[in-house]
Amino acid sequence: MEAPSLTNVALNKSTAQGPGTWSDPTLYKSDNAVDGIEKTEAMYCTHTSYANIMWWMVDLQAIYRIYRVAVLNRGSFEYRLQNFTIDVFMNDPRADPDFPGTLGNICAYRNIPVGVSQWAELTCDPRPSIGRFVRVVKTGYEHLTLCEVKVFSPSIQFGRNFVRTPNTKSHTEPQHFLGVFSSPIYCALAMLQYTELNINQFNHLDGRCLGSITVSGKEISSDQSWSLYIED
Ligand SMILES: [Ca+2]
Repeated sequence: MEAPSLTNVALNKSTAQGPGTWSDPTLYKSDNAVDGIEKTEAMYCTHTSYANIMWWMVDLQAIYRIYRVAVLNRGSFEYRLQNFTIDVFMNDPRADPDFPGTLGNICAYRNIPVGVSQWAELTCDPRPSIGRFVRVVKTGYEHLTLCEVKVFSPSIQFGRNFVRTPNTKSHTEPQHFLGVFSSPIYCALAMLQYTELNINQFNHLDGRCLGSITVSGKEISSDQSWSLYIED
C-alpha cells in the first residue's frame, strides 16, 4: 500500500494555550497558530505567559492518524523554542485534574533550538500518533510562542467504517499480532498505526488482536471467540 497523501488538519481548528495568554489576550491568542498566516512578527504568533509548564493545543475535532507536525518559530526570541514535546491525546486532557502535567502519546521531542522564523518539522516516531488533541508543551518558566502549527495526517481518518462480522475468524495469512487489548476499539486503533493493514480481528476471550491486509472467503471459519472487522 502506498504512502498516504497528507494534509494539514489543524487549519482553523479550535485552540488553547496556557498558563494563559501573555500580556494582551486579543493579540497573542492561541488561534494565531492555525490561521494560515505564516508571518513571524510577534503580533502574528501565539504567546503564553509562563510557569513551570507552558503548552499550546489544537482540537482536531476528530481522531486522526498524525504523521508529522511542523511548527513555525517567531522572528525574535527564537531561542525560546527548544526542548519541547509534541504529544497527542484521544480525549481532552484538560479534563484531567493533573493537567497540564499529564503526558499524552508522544509524537516527537525537539531539544535543539529552532532558527529565526524557521519551520521545524517533527515526525511522529516510531509510528504515527493517533488522537484528536495535539499539544506542544515545554517546561522551564519561559514563554511558548508559535507562529503557525501544521498537523499532517491523511485527511479522512476514522471516518473509516469497519463492518463487524461476529463469531468469525480469518485464517488468511499473514496475520500480524498487534497486541492484547481490553476492547475491539483498541484493536482497531492499533491496526490503524500500520498503514498497510485494513482488517483486524479481535478475540473476545483473551483480547488478542490480529491485523491483516486481505481476507479470503475460503479461509474464514466460524469461531465464537473472534470477531472480524473489515474496512467498508
Ligand atoms: Ca499564524
